[in-house]
Amino acid sequence: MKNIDSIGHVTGKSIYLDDIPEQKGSLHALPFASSIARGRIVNINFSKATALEGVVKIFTWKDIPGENQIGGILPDEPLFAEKNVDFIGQPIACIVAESELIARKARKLIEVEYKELKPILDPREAAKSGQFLFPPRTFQSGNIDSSWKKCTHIFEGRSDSGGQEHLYIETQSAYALPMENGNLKVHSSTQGPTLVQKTIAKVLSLPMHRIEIDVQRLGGAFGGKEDQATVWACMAAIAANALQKPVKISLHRMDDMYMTGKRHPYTSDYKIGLSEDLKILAFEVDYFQNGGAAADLSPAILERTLFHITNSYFIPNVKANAYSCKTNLPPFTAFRGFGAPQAMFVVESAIAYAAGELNIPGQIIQRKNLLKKGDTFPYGQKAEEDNAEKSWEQATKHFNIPKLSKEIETFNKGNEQFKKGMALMPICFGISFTKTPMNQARALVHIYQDGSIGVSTGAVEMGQGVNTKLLQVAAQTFSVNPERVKLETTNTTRVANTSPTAASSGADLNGKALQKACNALLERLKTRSAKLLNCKIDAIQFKDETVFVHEKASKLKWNELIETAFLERDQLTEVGHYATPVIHFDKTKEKGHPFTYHVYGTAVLTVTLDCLRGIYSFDEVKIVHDFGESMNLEIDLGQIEGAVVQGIGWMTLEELAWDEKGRLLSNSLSTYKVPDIYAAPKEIICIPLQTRGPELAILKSKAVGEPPFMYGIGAYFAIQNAIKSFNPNYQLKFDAPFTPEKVLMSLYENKNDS
Ligand code: LUZ
Ligand code: MOS
Repeated sequence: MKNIDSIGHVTGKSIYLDDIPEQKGSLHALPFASSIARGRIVNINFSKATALEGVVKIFTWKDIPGENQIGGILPDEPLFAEKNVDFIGQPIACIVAESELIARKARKLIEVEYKELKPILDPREAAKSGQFLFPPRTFQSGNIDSSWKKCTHIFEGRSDSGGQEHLYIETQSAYALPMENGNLKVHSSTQGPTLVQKTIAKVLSLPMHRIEIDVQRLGGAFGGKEDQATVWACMAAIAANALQKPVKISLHRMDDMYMTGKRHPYTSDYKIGLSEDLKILAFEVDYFQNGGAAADLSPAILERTLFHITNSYFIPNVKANAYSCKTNLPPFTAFRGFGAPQAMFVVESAIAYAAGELNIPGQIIQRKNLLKKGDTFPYGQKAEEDNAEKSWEQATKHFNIPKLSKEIETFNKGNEQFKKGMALMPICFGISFTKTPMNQARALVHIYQDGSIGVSTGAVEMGQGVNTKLLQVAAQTFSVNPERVKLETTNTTRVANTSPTAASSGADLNGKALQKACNALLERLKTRSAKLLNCKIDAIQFKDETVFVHEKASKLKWNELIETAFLERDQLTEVGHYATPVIHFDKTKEKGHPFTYHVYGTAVLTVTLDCLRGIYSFDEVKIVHDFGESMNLEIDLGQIEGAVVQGIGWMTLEELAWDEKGRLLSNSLSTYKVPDIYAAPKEIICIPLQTRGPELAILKSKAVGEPPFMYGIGAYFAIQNAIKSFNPNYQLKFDAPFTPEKVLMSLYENKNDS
C-alpha cells in the first residue's frame, strides 16, 4: 500500500495551511518580539507603526480578554510579555495589517526602551545559582553506593550534546476565522489540535466548544508543533475574535528559527563502573538540561531522559539526577526522541570512554551488557523481549561485522590522508506517552449509503504516513477495497480531547480506536447479514467486499449489504475509544510500567574522514530493526531513512550558536547546516528483525517514528574511531555535534609525527 499522499505531494496538489484559499478581507498577523534576552520593558512606542497605512491594530497583553498564559504543563509562560522579557524572540505584540508586507514595515517602526540585564545562557551556570524551571528528579535502582567497591574499573567524565532546529518545511502557521455567534474556527499547523483549542479558550476566556480546530496536514513537525504551534494560533484567534475578520499568520523562516524552541542541549557528568569481565555494574549520572526561559514540555522530556538512562543495556546499579535549568533562551521543546537521544548519548559516551581507557573496541563492552528478556529497567519495568541481543547478533551476521572491521583496518593501514571508522549503535526506546492519561484516542467512522467510508481520528498527518496506516486499518477490518475509505481532516468537533500526535504512538492509539469503531459496525452488519442470508451470526465473515457464510462466498456484496442495512435503519456510524491497558507509573517511587512495549534495533555505521580537511562522509548505515510485523514496510522504511539522516545531522553538522547576548547566530540556512543529499549516507540498508509483533501494537506493527533517530548517535563514535586511527594522541571528547571544525582540531591535537 503506497502512501496515499505521494501523488499529491509530488504534483504540488496537497493542501497545506498556506494553500487554504483566503476569504475576502482576510488580515495578516506578524509577531513583534523582544530583541534582548533578559530585562525589563521600560517603554514601548507603537504610534509610528500604528499610523502606517494598512495597519489595523497592534495587539499586546492588554488586549487579551482571558488569561495571558499559554504554559502547557506549568503556568509559567505568558503569550505576550508584560513587564519582563526572558529571551530574544519572546513575543511582545502582534501586528495585524492588510498585508504581511505592511506588517513588516510597521514592525520596523516600533520603538522599545529596555532595561537590560546580563542573560544566563549556560545550564551549569543556571544550576549553580539555583535557577531551575521545576524541581529535579532522581531515578535509582540497585545500590549505587555499595556497588563501586565491586568494580575493577571506574571512569568519570563529561558528555555534552547540542540542540537541534526542527526545520519543518512548513513554518508555524494558523488561520483563524470568526463564525456566527462569536464562535471561532481555526486552521492550525499543529500536532495537538486539542491543546490549541484549550489554550485559545483560555486566552479568550471562552468555553472550548466555541473553538473549532481543523488540521488537514502539516509540512513536517518533528515535535516542534506539539506545544509550540499554540502561540501563533492564539495570536490569530485573539485578532480574529477582536476584529471579527479572518486573520492569518505564517512565520517567515528566520522569525521561526529565532523565535521558537528547539531540541534541548544537555550537559552531563557520568561515572561508570565495570567488573573484571567488562560487565557494567554501576552507572551514575547528572543531567543538566538547558530548558530555556519557560517549562514548555521540559518536565516530560526530562522524564523521558530518565527512562532512557541505560539505552539497551542492563545495568544493575543506577542513579541519575536530572535538572532542568532555566536560561534566557527560547523554551526548548519536543523533538523526535524527546530527551531519550540525549540520555543515550551519555551512556554511549561512558562506554566509549571506558573502552578507550581499556584500549579495547567499544563493541566489546556494548555486546556484553545488552538487555535480556526479564531484565529490569531502572524504573522497574521488565524487558519482555530479547530483541536487543537478537538485533545485535543478526546485524553481526548479516553485515559480517568481523570482515568489515578487517577491511577498515586494512584501508587505514594503506591510507595516510583518508581514514575510516565504524561504530555499532544499539537502541531501545519505550513506546507510550510517559504521562499515562495521554495514552488514549478516539475515532469516528461513517459508512455512507453507497458503501463508501469516512474516517476521522485524533491523529495528525505530518508526512509520516499515519493516514495511510489508518486507512489500511479500516480497509482491512472491513475487508473492503482501500479506495472505499477516506481519511477526513483532524477536527476537534468530530474527535474531541485528542492527545497530540506524538511519542511515536499516533498509529497505535488512533488505529486501535479505529479498529474498535470498525468492529462495532461489523458486528451490526453481521447481524443484518445473518438475517438476510438466513444463517447464524457466527457463520458470517466478510472477505473481499463479499459476505461469506461458513467460509463460502454468498451472493451478498458489501455495497448491497450497506444499502439494505440503511433501508432497514441500521446505525451506520460508530465511535471507538481506546485507552492503552497495562501501563502505570508511580511518581512518588519513580517505579512502574510506563511503556506498552519497547522498540529495539542495531545499526552499524561507517564513515570516511578526509584527514587533511576534517570533512567526512558516511559510507553506509546498516540496520537490523525491530518493526514487530510491519503493516507497511515502505512507510516504515521511509521513517527509518529520514530518522537516520536527521540523527546523523544532530550528531555532526547541525550546530546552534548564540552570542553572549543570547542572540541566535545560526539563524538561517546559510549558517545552520542540515544534512542534504550529499551529507546523507551513501547507502542505508535496513533488515527487519524476525519477530512476532506485540498485540498492543496496531496490527502488531510497532511504532516507528522516533526510535530510528537514535541510530544516528553512532555517527559520533564512528568519526571518533576514525580520528583515533589517524592521531593516537587524540584525547577522547564527548561534545556533539562533531562538526568538521572539531574533527580537524581533533585530528591534529598533540599530533607529534606531522
Ligand atoms: N510527548 C509527550 C512526547 O507529551 N510525552 C511523551 O512521552 C513523548 N514522548 C516522545 C515524544 N513526544
Ligand atoms: Mo514528538 S518529539 O512531538 O513525538
